Amino acid sequence: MKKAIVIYPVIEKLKKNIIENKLIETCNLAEAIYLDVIYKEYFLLKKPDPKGLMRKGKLNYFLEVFNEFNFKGNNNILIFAIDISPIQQRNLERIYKIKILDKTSLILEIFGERAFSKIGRVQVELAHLSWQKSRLVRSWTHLERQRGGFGFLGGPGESQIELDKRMINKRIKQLKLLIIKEKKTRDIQYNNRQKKKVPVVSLLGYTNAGKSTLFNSLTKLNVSAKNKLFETLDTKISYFYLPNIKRAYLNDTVGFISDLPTLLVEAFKSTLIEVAKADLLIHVMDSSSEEVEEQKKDVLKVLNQLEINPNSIDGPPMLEVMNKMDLPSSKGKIDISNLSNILFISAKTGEGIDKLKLEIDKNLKILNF
Ligand SMILES: Nc1nc2c(ncn2[C@@H]2O[C@H](COP(=O)(O)OP(=O)(O)OP(=O)(O)O)[C@@H](O)[C@H]2O)c(=O)[nH]1
Ligand SMILES: [Mg+2]
Repeated sequence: MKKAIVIYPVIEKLKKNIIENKLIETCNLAEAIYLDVIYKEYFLLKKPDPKGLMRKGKLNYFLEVFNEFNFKGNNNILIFAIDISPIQQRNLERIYKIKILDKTSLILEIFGERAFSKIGRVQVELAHLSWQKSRLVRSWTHLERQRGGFGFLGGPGESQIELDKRMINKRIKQLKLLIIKEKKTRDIQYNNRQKKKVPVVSLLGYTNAGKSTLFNSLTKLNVSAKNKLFETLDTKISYFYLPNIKRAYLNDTVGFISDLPTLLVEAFKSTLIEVAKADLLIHVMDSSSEEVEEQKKDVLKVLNQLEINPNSIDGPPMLEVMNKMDLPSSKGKIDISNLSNILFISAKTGEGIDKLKLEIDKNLKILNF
C-alpha cells in the first residue's frame, strides 16, 4: 500500500472546524484510492509563494517531518488539500523528491479509477486533458525555458508546447463529439421514457450520503455502496414501484463535493444535467455528518453552476431526505423544527422508506402522472 501525507495550507479565512473537516475530507479522498494516510497537518499560509508555495522555514519544517516518517521515493505521495500551480508543484517535487498530487489531480485520479462506462471514461479523459491544457498555459515560461534550453523566443520549447496544445485540442474535440453523440442516444432513450409516461426520479447529493444504498433499497438491485468518497461515477437507471403511480424510473449518479473543480463539473455536465432533467429530484443528505448543512449548500452550489434551480418555476421539484437516521450521531444534531419539509429515513434499516415512497407518489401525481 502506498503511503500519503496530507498537508493543508489554509489561505482563505475559515473557521477552525471547517478547516479540520476539509483536511479530513482530503484524507478520505486519498483513502478512496487506497493510500494509507500516515500523517496530516494544516497551517495558516497568509501569502503563498508563487514559486515554492511555502517559505523556507516551513519548507524545512516539512522536510524534517518527512524524514521522521522516512517519507520519500516512489511508494509515497504528498497530497495538498488545495490546488497548487505547476511551478509550485515542480519545485516542491524537486525539493522533497516525491510525487505530489493537489486537490484537483487527486479527484482526477479517483475519477480515472472509478469510471467504467464508455461515457464515464470519455468524461474523465476530457476533464484530465482540460486540466493538462490549463497547466501548459500557466507554466508557459517555465516549460519553455526547461524544454527549449536557452529560452530563445520561438525555440524548440515553444513549438513543443504548441504541439502538445494542438494534440490536446484535437483530442478534446474528439471527446466532445463523442459526448454529443452519446447525449443524442440518451435523449432518444429519455424521449421514449417520456412517451411511455413513466416518470423519472433522480437521486443526488453529497458523496457518501447514501444515494446508492437508497437506490438499492428502492429498486431491490445491488449497485456498489461503500464507505468511500466517489464510489459511484457511472449513472445507473432502473425501475422501481410506487403504491399509486406503479412504475417509475430511478437514477443514481456521481456525488458532489465541496470545491468540486470547475473542469470536472464541465466534463460531467451532460450527465449531471441529464440527471437533473428528471421529473422529481431527491436530495439525499447524511444526517450523521457534522457538515450536513455545509454539504447541503455545496450541492445547491453545484446545481446552481449547472443552471438548475430546483423548486423554482423553471426547475424540477426536489424532496429533501435526511438519511442514516439509524446512527446514534444523527438525530440530536438536527433542529427538527426548521426542517418540517424534510423526510427522515435510513436507507440501511428501511426506516421511513414507505413514507418516502408515498411522498414521491404524491409529488408525481401533482405532476399529472
Ligand atoms: N448507518 C447507515 N449507513 C448508511 C445508510 N445509508 C448509507 N450508509 C452507508 O454510507 C456509506 C455510503 O453509502 P453509499 O450508498 O455508497 O453513498 P453514495 O451517496 O452512493 O456515495 P457516492 O457514490 O460515493 O457518492 C456506505 O458505507 C453505506 O453503507 C444508512 O441509512 N445508515
Ligand atoms: Mg453511490
